[in-house]
Amino acid sequence: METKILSVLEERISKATENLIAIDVMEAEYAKLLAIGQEKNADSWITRSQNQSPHCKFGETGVCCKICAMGPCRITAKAPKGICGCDVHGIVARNYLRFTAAGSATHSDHGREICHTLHETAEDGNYKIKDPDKLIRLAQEWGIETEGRDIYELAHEVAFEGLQEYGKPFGTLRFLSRATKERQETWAKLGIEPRAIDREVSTSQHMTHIGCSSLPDVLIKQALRAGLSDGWGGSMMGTEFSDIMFGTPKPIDTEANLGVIDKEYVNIMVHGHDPSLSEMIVEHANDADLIALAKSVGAKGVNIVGICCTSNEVTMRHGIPMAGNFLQQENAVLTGAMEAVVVDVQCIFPALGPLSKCFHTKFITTSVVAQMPDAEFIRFNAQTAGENARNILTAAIENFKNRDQEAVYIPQMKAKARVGYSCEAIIKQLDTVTSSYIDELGTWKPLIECIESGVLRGAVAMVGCNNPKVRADFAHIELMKKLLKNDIILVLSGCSAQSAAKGGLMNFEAKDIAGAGIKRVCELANIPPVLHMGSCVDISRMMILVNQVADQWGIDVPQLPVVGCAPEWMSEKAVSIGNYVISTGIDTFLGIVPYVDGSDVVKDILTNQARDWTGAAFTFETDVDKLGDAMIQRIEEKRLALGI
Ligand code: BF8
Repeated sequence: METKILSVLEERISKATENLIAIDVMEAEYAKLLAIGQEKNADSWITRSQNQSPHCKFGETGVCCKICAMGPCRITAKAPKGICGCDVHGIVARNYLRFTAAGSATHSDHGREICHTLHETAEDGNYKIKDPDKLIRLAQEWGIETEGRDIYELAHEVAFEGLQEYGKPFGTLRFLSRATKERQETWAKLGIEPRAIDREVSTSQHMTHIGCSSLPDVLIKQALRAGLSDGWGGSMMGTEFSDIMFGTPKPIDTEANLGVIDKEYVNIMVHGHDPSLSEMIVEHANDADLIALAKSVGAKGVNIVGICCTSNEVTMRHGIPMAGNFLQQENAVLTGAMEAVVVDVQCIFPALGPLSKCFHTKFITTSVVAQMPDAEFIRFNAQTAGENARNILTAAIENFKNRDQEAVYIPQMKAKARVGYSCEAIIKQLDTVTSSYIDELGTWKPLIECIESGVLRGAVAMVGCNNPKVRADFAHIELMKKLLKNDIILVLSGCSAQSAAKGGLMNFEAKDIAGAGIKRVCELANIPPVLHMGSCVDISRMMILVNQVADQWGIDVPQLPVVGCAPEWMSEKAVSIGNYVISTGIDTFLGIVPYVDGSDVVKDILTNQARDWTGAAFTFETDVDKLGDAMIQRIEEKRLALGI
């Protein structure tokens, strides 16, 4: 019986890998891995999630207040106010602002680390400048003298000025000038132009302290401002400076899903967000002495694979294969073929340490920001980066001999993907179609023409996580297929991008499931129908893209037939992103409702009133099909309003 099930499964998998990989095929494989884990008494997110259900209704609706020690206060019909007298709308809004501020701080602190790494670059150092042209352009944009300067001296000055953006006492963020004139005026009129990045996080904490703000509209406006300080501040610097140091991504082929783990090789999984560590691991993975060491322990070599946004960073620049996204992190260890899990910051399950102990896997943490149980801590820093990376690689390679080869199970599923679509790469690719190259940075004219003519009905920026509340990857992949059929092109980042890659949607051949318009564009421009724009901090690339398109079209962002979507989001960072995306004038559709259900006032501000403020608002819809319909309808409404 079991043999029959296995052979049916194998047949389905081999068919699936020829083209798109269906979710139920992936799930069948994950179930096998879970069974392996259970034999070893390993914990899993599935059982932990079941143990946590049903969730606390007070927390889920945002009506529990813990910001002072008089409580916790929980709002009910019997107790409509907290002890301080704050009503439910103030409590829900304060919680929402704190959630946003935490997300903004997290992205921006990542950006700050990247600024410090840029400040460490040196001709003979661990980190070098790989895109000097981008550095010079950015320096000129910031009014920094570039003529006759040593490139590293220039990098250090730009990094210093970038760090100033975190705490400068006066003025607003430099990158705001990249937005359309109308956007800048909207932000100024609303009073939400972000000042220094840290100040917006700090002000958010201050405003939500006991005895400060309890007016929901005031609190939500600060949430928009804190979000903007992330998207147009910390995240944007994270992206720009990473490109300067590690190279601006360009199209490159890779593969995605657990099948990228190779039984014959030493497998090392890089996981987290900050590319400073993973770049070094990738750079040294092929050092001759380390390859010799790998061979001496019986492996063919070293295979680096990625999870989450660290994966997005190294796949965009080097084509490093993606083992998976957020809810795949445990599965990669369950294969029994992972010599080391090397993590930096964010979205790392603390469960990975205990899970690794069920196998031979080494769980290595590297940042003081993200320290966890059952881990080996190898502190990583810019000055000793090369040495740190080589030590980690050596430890992983030496661990190969401890692997139980008999117990290894690697699902043989992987899909081809073409990734690496930075704004610069997309423009260049479009230019091959029309040769209407107008200046050094190119033009979005071909894209605008495709949208105006209706060949493309519009675009969706799909981003965000997986969430155990919904079937992993299902909403991402189903929505993508639906939008493609309707000639709506997709730009992706974060775990959404990895869903697409795993499902085969980043393969050029996926154009065949799209409408005739997209198919034609893909064939002419030689692009897949969904474009990987990078990690979650790289949503800043999408902000630049839409603002440049709007600018060249001669309209403002809210008029564009473009929407954002995070169908399976779960993190504070995702809410910060949502806030800057709607502030930038892009309607945003969420498949998971934030913790605001307890206040009709806060919900109305986010889903309605925000549109009067910024030209865009949220839509919350948990039904995947309805979510897709709502996006298509909004795009068509915008086309109608434009008269196209
Ligand atoms: O920053 S999409 S699960 S990995 S939070 Fe995390 Fe969500 Fe993935 Fe990247 Ni973004």
